[in-house]
Amino acid sequence: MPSSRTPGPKQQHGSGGELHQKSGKSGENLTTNQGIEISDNQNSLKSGTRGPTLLEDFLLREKITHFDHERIPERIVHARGSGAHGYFELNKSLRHLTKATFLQDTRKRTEVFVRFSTVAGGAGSVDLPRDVRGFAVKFYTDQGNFDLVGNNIPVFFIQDAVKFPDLVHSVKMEPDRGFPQNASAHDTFWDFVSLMPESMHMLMWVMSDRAIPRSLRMIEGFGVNTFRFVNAEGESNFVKFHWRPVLGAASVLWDEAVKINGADQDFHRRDLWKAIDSGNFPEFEFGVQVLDDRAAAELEFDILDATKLIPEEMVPVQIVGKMVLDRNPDNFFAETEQVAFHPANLVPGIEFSDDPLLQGRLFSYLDTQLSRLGGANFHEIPVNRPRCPMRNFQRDGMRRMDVPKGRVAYEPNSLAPDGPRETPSGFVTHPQGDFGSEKVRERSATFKDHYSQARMFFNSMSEPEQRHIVSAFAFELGKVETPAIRKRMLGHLAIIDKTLCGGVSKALGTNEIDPITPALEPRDLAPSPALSLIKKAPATLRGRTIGVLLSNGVDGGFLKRLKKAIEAEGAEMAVVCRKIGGVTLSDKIKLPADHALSAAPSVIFDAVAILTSDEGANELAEEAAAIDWVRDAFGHLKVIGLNGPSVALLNKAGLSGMFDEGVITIEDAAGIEAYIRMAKHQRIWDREPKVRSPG
Ligand code: HDD
Repeated sequence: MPSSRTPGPKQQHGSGGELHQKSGKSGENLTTNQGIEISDNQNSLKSGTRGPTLLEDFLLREKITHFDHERIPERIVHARGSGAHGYFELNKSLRHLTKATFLQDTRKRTEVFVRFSTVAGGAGSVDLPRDVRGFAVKFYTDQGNFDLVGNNIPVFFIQDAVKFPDLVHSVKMEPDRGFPQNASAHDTFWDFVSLMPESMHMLMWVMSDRAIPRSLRMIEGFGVNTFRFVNAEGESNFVKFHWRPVLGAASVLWDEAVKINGADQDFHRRDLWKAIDSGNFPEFEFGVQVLDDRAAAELEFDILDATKLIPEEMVPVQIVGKMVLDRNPDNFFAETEQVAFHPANLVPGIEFSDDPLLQGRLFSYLDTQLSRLGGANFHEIPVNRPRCPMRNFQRDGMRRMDVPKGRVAYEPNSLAPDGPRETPSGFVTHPQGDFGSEKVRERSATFKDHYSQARMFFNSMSEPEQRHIVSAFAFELGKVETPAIRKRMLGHLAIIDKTLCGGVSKALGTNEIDPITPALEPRDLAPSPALSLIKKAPATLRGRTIGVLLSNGVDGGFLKRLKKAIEAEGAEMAVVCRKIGGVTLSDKIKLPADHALSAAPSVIFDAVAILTSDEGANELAEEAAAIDWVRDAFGHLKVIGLNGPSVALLNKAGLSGMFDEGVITIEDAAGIEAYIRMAKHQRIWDREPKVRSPG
């Protein structure tokens, strides 16, 4: 269709009639992949204007062939991810523990690339399913790449890698029907885990708020498996790796997660991108728990068992460094999609333990990249390339980019005296204890306690967190169609904790339990307060967003003061109006909205304020989206600031008589101060039992 618009100075109608720019600002000419300049990118070569397209049109064929091959197999797990570049800085030397130079020299800055991910869903799935989050960090050290391929949960479902394909098949969409995408709430997952008592501890974490984080900037990270540090003297210690978000770890509520997935399925990816883009760089402290062989032998469980954690009250987490994410990827596919992590990418001074889960991982990651990235040369892709020199005699293969010189592709050799050679300071595997001489397919008896730490986790939670775990189990098991699976799971919950089992049974409306006899009776371990997110949540608004629902006729000066107070806390204010065009303030100044009401439900904000004129409040009270906005903010336990006329809107939302300490009048400086003080606590937990019961 010919365009009716007038071409601008640099624009003209192409021969296809479309409005397009003939030359870019750079003055660079468009070419094919062979460098041939293209004169017409709008029309294929045809026999006459209305005739068939010609096979000789190499421009058309090259473009479409490339397009047809623009996707690679997505990761079998962790397919949906968001990446960022950054750096790591050490603030306490670990020279006494490890030869790894990036952990020795506090003046050194090490480049990193991080990829956060969900596990079960496909690459195009939503950001807020109930799921584990991957937390994979590639350190480009001067001794080679070190990949710390962890999760936001410190334990795992299974003890032995041989069960990994079963676990993943059970949680992924059911193979006959192709659903559910991206959800553990279905029969095959609960069937499998209810037959695997070793998964009970991890299930407690996955049913907790940890599995629905507020932001990727607000998750903890864990290496999960036990590794070894080895120092220059060859002395070895066990080590567990930790990441701590400087903004504090925070989660959303389940009802918010469900609604956020509808409102903005890229909620986490957008949040990470925006924060980095605006210079609010996400930061994570790096910590280690170190213990020697004797201390490890004294633990109540086996340090090689990935379903167990070491409470930090028992072995403190020493914070030794910080990671800052300060650059968004230039290209999602080239970097976030093609980055290839591998737990076997280690540097001298960090070694594996014999954890059987880790041992299996050491095979899987390299293997999967071969099919995902199409051959053995994926280390040459820029995001995977070590930043230190890389020289060896490996040659050829699909997609080889480097052009090695010379006739020598073997070692030892005498024909390339300047070629690379072995070095004593290179990677050495240190002897680590005795191995059994028998070949066995057996689980060690020290891996048998499947319930004690699950119970410890539940007992370490605050009341709201316990309620959420009960609700999560009730939701997930409520989706299970086979009653026998539900009964079996309740049997496990009864062993973990009677109140947990009672709460879930009540929420499900059933008394039918299939009793389970544990292989080993659980013990009562001391609670670990560090496991609770709420107990250690910092009172802060840093990195948070406050949504202000605004009508016409509001005092612009007051709005400015509110914005200033919010920004002084390191938070952001977002203005939501009925129309994206915005509102006219009382001084007749027009203020554009950041979001239209229809596109910004209150679930995407951490706290809210409602500022209206009498007329504006009446207008909003007739808008279902505004009523939902207010009702949801209250139901999601948010702190609500409001001016006088806005009370009418809350009343219309059915909230009259329910106002509590989290509903604050903001009409002057004192009101703003009280509001900010309360909003720093993020949620009014005491409100929860009044608005929602588990189940
Ligand atoms: Fe895994 C990807 C973390 C057990 C096999 N895994 C993958 C990623 C993370 C983890 C964060 C995404 C990396 C990225 O962003 O590209 N995996 C873990 C943790 C585990 C774990 C913390 C338990 C301690 N994984 C595990 C086992 C196996 C695998 C036991 C197989 C035996 N994981 C894979 C994989 C993936 C992967 C199939 C898929 C894509 C990839 O590797 O690159 O090889």
